[in-house]
Amino acid sequence: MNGSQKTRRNFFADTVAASSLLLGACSRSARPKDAGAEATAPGGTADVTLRIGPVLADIAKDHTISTLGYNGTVPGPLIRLREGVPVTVDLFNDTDTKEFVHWHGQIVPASVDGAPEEKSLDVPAHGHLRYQLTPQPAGARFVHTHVMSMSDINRGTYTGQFGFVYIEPKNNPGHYDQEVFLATHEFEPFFGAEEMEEGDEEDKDFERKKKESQQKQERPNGWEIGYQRFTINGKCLGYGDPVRVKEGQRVLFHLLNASATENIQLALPGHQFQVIALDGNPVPRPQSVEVLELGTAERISAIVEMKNPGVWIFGTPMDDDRKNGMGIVVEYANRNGAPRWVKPQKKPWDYTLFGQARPASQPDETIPLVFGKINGGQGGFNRWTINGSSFDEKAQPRTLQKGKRYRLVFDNQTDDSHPIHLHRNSFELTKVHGKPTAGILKDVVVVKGFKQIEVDVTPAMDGLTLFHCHQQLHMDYGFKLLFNVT
Ligand SMILES: [Cu+2]
Repeated sequence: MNGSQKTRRNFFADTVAASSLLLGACSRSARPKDAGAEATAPGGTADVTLRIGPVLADIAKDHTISTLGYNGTVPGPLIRLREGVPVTVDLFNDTDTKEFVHWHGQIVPASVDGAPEEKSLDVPAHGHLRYQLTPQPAGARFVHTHVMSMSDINRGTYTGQFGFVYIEPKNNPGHYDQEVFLATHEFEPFFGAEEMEEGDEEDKDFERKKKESQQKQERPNGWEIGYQRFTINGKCLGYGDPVRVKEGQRVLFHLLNASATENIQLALPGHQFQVIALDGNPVPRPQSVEVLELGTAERISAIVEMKNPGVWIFGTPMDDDRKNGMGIVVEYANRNGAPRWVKPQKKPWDYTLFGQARPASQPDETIPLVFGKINGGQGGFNRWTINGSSFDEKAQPRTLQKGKRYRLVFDNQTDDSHPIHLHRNSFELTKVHGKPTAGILKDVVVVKGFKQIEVDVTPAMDGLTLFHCHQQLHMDYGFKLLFNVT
């Protein structure tokens, strides 16, 4: 399928084609329903319909999981929209609790953004919600639930309630032969005591700071989350259909980390990723890398030139996670045999590779945001703080002025990585680990343990705007802040 042809085709035909493209590589038993095909509400057919409900998903051979999802599939159908072209959205909720459907990475009014803290409209239990939204900006976005899970790890982003949203730009140069959407997600979560490896073990500075911070704590670290099954597009490695490619093709991969709690690395042995967009926004300097890294909710769009014929595993370099499913087979035409995996070289992910090496414009105001952790102790939950306080829904939101340039200085004084997300805006990375950069627009940025990152934001739309860590357990236990843009 050629990208430039795609933009000339009919919009709804495109949605159907794209849904099967997304799920074609991952769905055998559960055929996707077209996101636009199922409007039963009075007042005509909606452009986008999502029905929230129980899903039985076959994620591996003889292994079916029970979760919640959109339109009976995991992931939900790919939703293709056009930048600036308003759509009617129908949301149905077949569950017993109210839900929030969040349009991640879009600049939309708080009422339809789908976050309870922003007083967005909810989808009532066994109820229906209809509204209009104008998709923007162009690029790879996604949709997911925004409810709190707290200690119930069968709710929120632990479930299958996620799906790609692709907003077609007004002009799509389309320099690619095939477009493939891949979303990673872990299933069967459990509570454990083990901390995920967040820092670089060879980083002496990290180890020293970690020891110092632990000594200041009254209690040991609280619950962490582990998973039994790892999937790409809802299938464990080797179970779903492979991504089928031909030698000489340029394949545009849109990757989404739809995990509740995990950051991930991905590699395709024998191939390079030319990163062209981060969180859906074109980067100033596209560069080729061997390994991609995505924090929870981050997206990467990258072109891969298919010039190494064979059958390969596109997966995580973490051996245990890959054996438990985190990968998908990439198969060249007329090639067969067992898929090959080759361990990639270790090289730290560096956002600034894709930015301009110059200081960004000066901000009008600087807001320091210090991230802290209060250990929960054995069998308890850690509490998270921003500038010393956990989220308090009764507190007055902090006011920001529309059109003013704010510099947010993230200072992570914990040993954990935090995928930091600001709703209803894109921000520009301006400093990463002390290094100035400019031109990279994102809506999530991973601040690693004991590191500092600075971003600039010029609030685009008025109303309540949520700022939080996208790691569900961190968000649930205090890592949130509410802004009010006036
Ligand atoms: Cu966090």
